[in-house]
Amino acid sequence: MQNKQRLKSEEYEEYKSGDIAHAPGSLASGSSSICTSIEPARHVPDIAEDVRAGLLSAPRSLPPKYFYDERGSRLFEQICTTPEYYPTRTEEKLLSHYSEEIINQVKPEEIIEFGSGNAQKTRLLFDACERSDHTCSYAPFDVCEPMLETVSEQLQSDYHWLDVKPLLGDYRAGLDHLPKTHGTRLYVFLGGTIGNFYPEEAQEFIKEIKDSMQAGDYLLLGADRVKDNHLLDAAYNDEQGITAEFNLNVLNVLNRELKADFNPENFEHQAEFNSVRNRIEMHLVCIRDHIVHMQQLDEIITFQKGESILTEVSHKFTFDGLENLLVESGLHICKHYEPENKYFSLILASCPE
Ligand code: SAH
Ligand code: AVI
Repeated sequence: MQNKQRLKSEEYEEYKSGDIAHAPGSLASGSSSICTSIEPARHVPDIAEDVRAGLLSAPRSLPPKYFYDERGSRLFEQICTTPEYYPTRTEEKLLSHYSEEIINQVKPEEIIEFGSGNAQKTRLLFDACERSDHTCSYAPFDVCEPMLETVSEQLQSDYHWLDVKPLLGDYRAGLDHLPKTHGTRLYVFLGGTIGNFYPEEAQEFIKEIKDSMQAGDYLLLGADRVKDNHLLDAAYNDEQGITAEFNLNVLNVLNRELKADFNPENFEHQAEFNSVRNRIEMHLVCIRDHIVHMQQLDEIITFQKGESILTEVSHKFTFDGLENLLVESGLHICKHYEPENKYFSLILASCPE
């Protein structure tokens, strides 16, 4: 793996043991990282700017990327294994059926994945490569450095032929500074994470992907579909309370990064499907009047019982809505895979000449 030899062994051990704290969204990885930091192509607010803009006045909100510190990423992994959270297992099933067909059609020189997380499902594409005797490189692109490091190490050791080149950064900061490659690139964006963008942002992001493609490149997009409200509500309110932990964990991130004193016990998790906007809206609802200090910002927030912070939106798409999103950006739909219950879509689209 590139850059690995630059790593001093003690630093690496510290990294893996989690002794070095990493701020989500902090792109300065220092010299010890095995990841390549992607310079933002345009200004993205840092956590201080985001919190000032989002929390100091109502309606309060936070960008979802701050969920993904090391603990948040692990909690997300656990969400994916709950009985209620159908998206992961549904997408996984689609990938296990169609990965070989996809790899044989695309024959990628490089697979680049946005928001790669634990890349568990992406392994199905690598397994298909092995079965088809095809080799390629893999560039996972994520904001969570500890996850990116661990996953890259594991993949490199499990797939010796795979050249893993982890990219650390914020994919919302533009794609102009992604490393250039020769040959066919397969862009991958799984898990329904496109739903965490507002509709205009989703359209812009797909257009940015299209603009960074060469003719003959492909995009593999996984997106969640509109369905029965009860199923959706249950998926974001699992019985074990893991989604609640995940939601509340963002307050720990703010405490650490901004020297704030949020007490998670003053908030409750809430997630509900908004059937007008076709999205889950996830909130942290304040359950008692209290004051929070944010030392680093030199600010105080007065919270009143009943008010809330919007921490995430998760849009659900229709079959046609998804196809329009891709076609509007100039992509050509090659295949639109869906299971019998139509819970989730996996679309392979190509960049025409
Ligand atoms: N693709 C995986 C993980 C989805 S969770 C799956 O399907 O299971 C969303 C992932 O996107 C997390 O790993 C998170 O760290 C990453 N992420 C969220 N916002 C990001 C941003 N703005 N830039 C880069 N990565 C981001
Ligand atoms: C990462 N993203 C697609 C997940 C979702 O379903 O919107 C994040 C999540 N939030 C709560 N549960 C899962």
